Amino acid sequence: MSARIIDSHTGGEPTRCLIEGGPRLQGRTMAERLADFRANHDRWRRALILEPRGSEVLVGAWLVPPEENAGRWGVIFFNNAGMLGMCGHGTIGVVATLAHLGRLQPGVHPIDTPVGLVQAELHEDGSVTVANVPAYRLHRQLPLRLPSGQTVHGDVAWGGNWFFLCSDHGQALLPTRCRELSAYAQTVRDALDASSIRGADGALIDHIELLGPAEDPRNHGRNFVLCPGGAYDRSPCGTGTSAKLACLAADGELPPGVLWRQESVIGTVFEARYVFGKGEEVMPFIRGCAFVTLDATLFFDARDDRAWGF
Ligand code: PYC
Repeated sequence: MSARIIDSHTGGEPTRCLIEGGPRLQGRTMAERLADFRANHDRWRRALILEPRGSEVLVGAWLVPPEENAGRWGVIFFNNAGMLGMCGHGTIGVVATLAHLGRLQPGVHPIDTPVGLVQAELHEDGSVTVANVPAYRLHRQLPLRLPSGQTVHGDVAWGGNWFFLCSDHGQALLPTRCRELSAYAQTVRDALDASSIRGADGALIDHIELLGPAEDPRNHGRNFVLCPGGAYDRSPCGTGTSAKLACLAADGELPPGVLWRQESVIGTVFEARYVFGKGEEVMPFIRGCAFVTLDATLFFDARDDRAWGF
């Protein structure tokens, strides 16, 4: 058995897109297909992302038919720990991959995800703008006590995934400190899990976003994002930047339509802006570039007892 994958990276963060070879996910809606993936095909997630073929840094993208026939694509994102709601860098990677295959031209392309419809615009220069699902802030500056005795404060916001956005952490957001930052962010994540702080409907907050000043004066802020599964996002995180926009909007710190340049811990940038949505929601637009890095065939040898990942 074999499968074809294409890898890309968006601002340093990789996306592995399954192109051919996987089973057809059953179900009419994205929620039903996600449930089928979880219940019956999780070995594909493990085979694509875990060792011996992958690593915890990878985000996977499974292409499916669109839900409403509004567009041509649907996508389910996943990583080493499970499924993701939306993924901004991954959507940019999928669009670059489909363009590389000649399956998509410059223009606006609706893409279904398990958390809603997004619109991805491929520009003539190869960059991609994702009009993300609506983002909003649920809680402002909640205190959280860490086992070290430090109390930090964070906003809880939705940007397609749940985020705890924290500025008073006291950490320098430097690429040379990613190991320490990951360990620190994990203590925040553990403290959150142990607390009663949750997203809407009791959802676990599985992304920690540490915020700080930009290194490059052309940018407006830097972040370090710890993803579920323990890897940090090399890109500025599309859903995390969307959550940040929701907080900026809620605090009146960024007017609609004004550009926000979000820098990642490795210095890569997404350009972001929003327009107002319904009620407290904002509609985020995230622009970035992805580059194809690999077009490959994976083999699954029936004699290999580690073929489906470990
Ligand atoms: O870009 O939204 C994103 C993302 C989520 C997890 C990793 N990247």
